[in-house]
Amino acid sequence: MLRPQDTPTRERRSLAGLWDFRLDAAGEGLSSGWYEGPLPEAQAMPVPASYNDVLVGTHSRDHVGDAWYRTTAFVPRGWAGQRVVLRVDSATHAATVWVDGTEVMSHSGGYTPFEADITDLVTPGEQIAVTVVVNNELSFQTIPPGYVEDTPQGRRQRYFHDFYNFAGLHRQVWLYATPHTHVDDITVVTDLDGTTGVVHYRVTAAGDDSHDVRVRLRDAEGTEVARTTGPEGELRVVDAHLWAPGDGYLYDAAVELVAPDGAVIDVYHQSVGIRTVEVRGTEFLINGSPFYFRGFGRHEDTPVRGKGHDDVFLVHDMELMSWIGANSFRTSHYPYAEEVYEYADRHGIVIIDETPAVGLNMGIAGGIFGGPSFETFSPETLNATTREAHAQVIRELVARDKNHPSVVIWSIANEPESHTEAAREYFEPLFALARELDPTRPVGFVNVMLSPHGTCRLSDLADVLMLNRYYGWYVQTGDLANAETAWRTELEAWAGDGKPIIITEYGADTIAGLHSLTPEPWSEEYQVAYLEMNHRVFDSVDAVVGEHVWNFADFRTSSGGVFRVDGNKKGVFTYDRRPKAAAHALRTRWTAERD
Ligand code: BDP
Repeated sequence: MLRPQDTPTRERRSLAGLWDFRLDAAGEGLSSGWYEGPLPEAQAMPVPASYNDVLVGTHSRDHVGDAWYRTTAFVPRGWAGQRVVLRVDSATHAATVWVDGTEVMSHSGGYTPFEADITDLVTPGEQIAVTVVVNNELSFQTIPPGYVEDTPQGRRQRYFHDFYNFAGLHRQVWLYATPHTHVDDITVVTDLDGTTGVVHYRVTAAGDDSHDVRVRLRDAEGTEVARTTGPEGELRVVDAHLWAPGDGYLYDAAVELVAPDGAVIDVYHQSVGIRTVEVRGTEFLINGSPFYFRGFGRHEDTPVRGKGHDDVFLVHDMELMSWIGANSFRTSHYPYAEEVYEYADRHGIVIIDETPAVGLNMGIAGGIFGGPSFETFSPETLNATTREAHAQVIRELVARDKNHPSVVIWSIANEPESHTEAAREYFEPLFALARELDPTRPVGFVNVMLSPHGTCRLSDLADVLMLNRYYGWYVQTGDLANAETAWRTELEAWAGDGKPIIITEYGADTIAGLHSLTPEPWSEEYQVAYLEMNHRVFDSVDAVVGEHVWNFADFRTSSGGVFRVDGNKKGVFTYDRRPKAAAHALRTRWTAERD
């Protein structure tokens, strides 16, 4: 799905700002027809933002169920004769949308965009009302999974992942216009032939088909370097300037639909980073050169906004990543806002792109979060319906992010149960699906400590081994000497599998400002010593091609359970982005290694 943009034939209008808002704990909005007119007793709510921490009180923080949003907007007069589309960049976790009381779309899955053609419902120059009901409930059939418990004091949302269930309209909402005959989708795959960059493309158009497709490729200075025609083909760029880590060089492909008389019907600009990605033996190659991932698992989570996208934090976080010497991150544990990938494309930052499939592991759920224990895969818990929802989030992720040069690996799940036959049956078709959708990028999943080497039934399906390990934190707590021995033993066993290994999580909870002479867990000194121990282990195993510390910054978690104090404190930066001692230590390691 193409991201809306302004071009000579297209125009977009952001609906960001203050919307009317009302929580609907009783679930009365639908039957009372709240989509028909102004929301009764509405209060103001910024979009984009999670609503949870914007309002004050447990009614909003721990709300379970529907939340209603409404705004009005003028459809620009100049859009007469155009196709008008309403696009929601994300609604967490499910939503239904009305325009002037007419239902136009519904969507499940909290981290990918959805849109509807509303041309027939609008009159350019006139105002429309947009109403969105967002539901935050998770069940065993959603991705991520969870369940709602009826308690004597009301409904409670339970879930099996370690971050707060923020909800709302987390990203932009757009009204946009295109010609009726328009570019519908573009797929770009790049390759290298010596020093010549090869850009394979495929364009699908919608509407009238009496047109030709013309593609013009320009370099970053705006000079045309190649052009061709036809809905499918290739462009060749002699002595191409490659997209590479640290060098986010982008070409611009102007994709035009051209009428028989030569008039340009529609134009869409697709950024193109020419690069290759390949796994060879235990190496991860970008443009044929071994790449070592340095960076973090992260969260979209900032004070008050929750998961609401914010350009201030986008740029600040990326500046901190650059300061510390990071070259990559994983979108743990869901697809991030599209602005994040565009920034990464432009700045040569490498991304492991993850689906929202987190918490598919009742072994951890019982152990860490407390509560009743479930069987992970069963007709009553994660079943065929869940797998279809999982397939859908993979489809939507690849459809949205396939053209980003920054994305080099698809991670189809974080820490699922992976040591059982049921896990294999569940996952085998999902690996196949991801490969079918995109045969050009390595596919993997993130292995949990409960499935150590020799027990995992999924790792042979993955192109890259991604391991989350907490030696010295959840096991051998406080005993870094024994942690080091145990960790090295396990890692050497994985290295024997002959695939590249990325350590996608290692970390220690740390209270900023807590100090100890000998490294005690929770102190800043312990976090530094813990990271140093891990680095000694990584540096001794050649198959390790990356280290992503858990986590970039402290983040919010559910308040159920005694494992977390004021959220998860494994951040190298605090929630408000101040450095802990570990930030300086990592900077020393990561900037010294910079070529
Ligand atoms: C891993 C999860 C991550 C958690 C982390 C932790 O992948 O989401 O936040 O551990 O415990 O199990 O800090």
